[in-house]
Amino acid sequence: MASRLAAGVRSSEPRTREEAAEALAAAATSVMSRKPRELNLTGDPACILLYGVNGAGKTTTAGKLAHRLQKEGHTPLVVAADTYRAAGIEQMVVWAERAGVAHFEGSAGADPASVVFEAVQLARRRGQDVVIADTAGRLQTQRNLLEELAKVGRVTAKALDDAAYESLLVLDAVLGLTNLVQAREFNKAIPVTGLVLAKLDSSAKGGSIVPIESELDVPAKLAGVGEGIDDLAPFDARAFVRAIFEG
Ligand SMILES: Nc1nc2c(ncn2[C@@H]2O[C@H](COP(=O)(O)OP(=O)(O)O)[C@@H](O)[C@H]2O)c(=O)[nH]1
Ligand SMILES: [Mg+2]
Repeated sequence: MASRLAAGVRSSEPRTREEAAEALAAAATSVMSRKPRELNLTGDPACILLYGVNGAGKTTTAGKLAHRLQKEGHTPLVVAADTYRAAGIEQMVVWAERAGVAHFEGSAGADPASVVFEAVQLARRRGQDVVIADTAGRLQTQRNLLEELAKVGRVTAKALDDAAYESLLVLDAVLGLTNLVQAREFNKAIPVTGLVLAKLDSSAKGGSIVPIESELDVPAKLAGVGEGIDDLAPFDARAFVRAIFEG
């Protein structure tokens, strides 16, 4: 990929630093995914699964996203499927209440796949149009936990009668290239339909998104830009690559 970027920059013959930055941004953009960056909210209900390593920003993203979708007129049901820890469930409930949206939680130790399955049924009965499921943190090296995530995906598909759902890998912008390793392994367990880049407000620029998009053809769809409830933005690829190469 680096050689493709370099070739792209050379062929544009930049004369100044600004032109070089501009050419690099254009070259990076050209290798990024061309798939839509909007969330796919079809499905009855629509369903959004959030997963990733511990501390990436899953629960925070679920809360912010529920808040935003509710403001846009949706009726979200937030699901606490991080059933390993009572605290994991509690954190999701706190965020759902902050967002002012309905929530459903599995009991501690419950099978996360069945919690999501039940939540989809519940949303359908109540006429809620989008289910947002927060899952337990897991490492890309924990085979059993990846298998569990794969099952959550299969059961979600079944609950939705095979309608498409959003399967979002939440990445911490601060982590750099380890994100590429994570993305590869998670994508083997569950097909990733989008990336969330959390903590883009930090000093990190999240450049690892470029090779991930290039290799997996998965678009970043959302960016976390702070710890507050409104700090979630649609991922702006153009602004993002410019920020990587400026200064
Ligand atoms: N600055 C900043 N902090 C964030 C962002 N998203 C999450 N965090 C913080 O990262 C930490 C872990 O977030 P959490 O959602 O609990 O991660 P989880 O383990 O993946 O559920 C918390 O302290 C959050 O406030 C973000 O976009 N910007
Ligand atoms: Mg969490």
